[in-house]
Amino acid sequence: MSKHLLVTGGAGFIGSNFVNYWYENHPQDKIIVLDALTYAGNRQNLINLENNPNFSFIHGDICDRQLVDNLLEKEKITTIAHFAAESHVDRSILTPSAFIQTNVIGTFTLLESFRHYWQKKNQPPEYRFLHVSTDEVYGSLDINDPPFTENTPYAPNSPYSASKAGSDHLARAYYHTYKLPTIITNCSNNYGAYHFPEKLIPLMCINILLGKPLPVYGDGQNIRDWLYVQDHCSALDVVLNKGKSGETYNIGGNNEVKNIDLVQLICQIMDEIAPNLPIKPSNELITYVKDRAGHDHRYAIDSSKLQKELGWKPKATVESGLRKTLQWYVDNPQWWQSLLSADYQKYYQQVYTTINS
Ligand code: NAD
Ligand code: TDX
Repeated sequence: MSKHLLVTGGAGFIGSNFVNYWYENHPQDKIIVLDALTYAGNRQNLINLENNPNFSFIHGDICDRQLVDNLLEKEKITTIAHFAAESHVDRSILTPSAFIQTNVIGTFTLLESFRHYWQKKNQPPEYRFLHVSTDEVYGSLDINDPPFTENTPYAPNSPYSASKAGSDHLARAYYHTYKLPTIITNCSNNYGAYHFPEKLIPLMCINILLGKPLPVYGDGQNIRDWLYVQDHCSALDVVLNKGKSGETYNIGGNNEVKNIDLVQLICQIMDEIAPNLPIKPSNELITYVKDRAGHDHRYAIDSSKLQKELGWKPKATVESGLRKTLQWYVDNPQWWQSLLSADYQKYYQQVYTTINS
């Protein structure tokens, strides 16, 4: 049976990769994207689908209950894939309130609306509410700690991760209280095409192309587990098609790397693939800056539950995923140049002068 998906945040980085992925693999399904087009949302990311009769785009806020109620009814939604969020840790340190509004109140609004709709339809068991979350809710690991499992206690450390933890608890509670068929996924750091310039990998890549300093926080020894966004999308596909409601699945790339090693690798690949770099070798641009407040030391995901129960495995290594990603930024300067707006420059000034002091 074909699905009618409501994809919230579908104009953002992971959401748009997911929508494009879904059409390649399930062209018969209908997708309705609901996105508020904040600074992080970009309709260009979905341009390939503009004329597809199975696709529509709604510009709106997930906190707007009336709008969501109407959409669920009108579009006969069977599945919500919920990506919409404020997603950047540094912005959550500067301006936390938008994180509480969208991540907590927005998720609550969607759950309430979906609950009423699902109950009115006599609780179809095949309906799903997929809540896309993060490994940051588990807090920070020391170097010898085992990776996060689905049973690791929550210990969020930033306003961003605390707001995501709040939304995860709501999704969990709606299953336990109402049996609403929710599934939660907690994934590690994604990277790939359409990643907004504020995040580590695109920021380093773009600064190399522009000959600007590469700001590494603290001593560069923090560790992240990098997940290529196409691998994340294939994981969400198996979760939506084979996952059990009420369950949580961790999704990780099996690619733990220290920030400084990652930045060195980015420099090395950029020196190979990018023509006419202003500064070469580009690692001359590496600049250590004051640390992020409350900076989590290490994230690592144990995704063996997803691998064993649903048969998923990530395909990309950091090297293979980075090569594709960096090549995409080299080939698509018009995409990222259009995002370096006056507002973005203001944010950049603020974060790299005030956040760390
Ligand atoms: P993003 O910031 O690139 O995109 C977020 C999207 O949500 C944007 O299109 C934005 O316009 C939209 N949005 C924001 N507020 C909204 C609102 N109130 N109503 C409707 N739309 C709204 O984020 P991303 O990196 O693509 O992350 C997607 C999801 O995955 C988020 O829930 C995030 O917490 C989670 N996640 C991201 C990563 C990562 O590495 N990027 C890792 C783990 C989990
Ligand atoms: O300029 C920088 N310099 C730097 O050293 C930036 C932007 C980041 N960093 C460091 C901080 C982190 O240790 O690089 C690492 C990655 O930073 P981000 O790209 O900001 O990602 P992170 O804070 O790890 O969070 C990301 O992964 C989990 C996403 O932004 C979240 O949405 C997701 O939940």
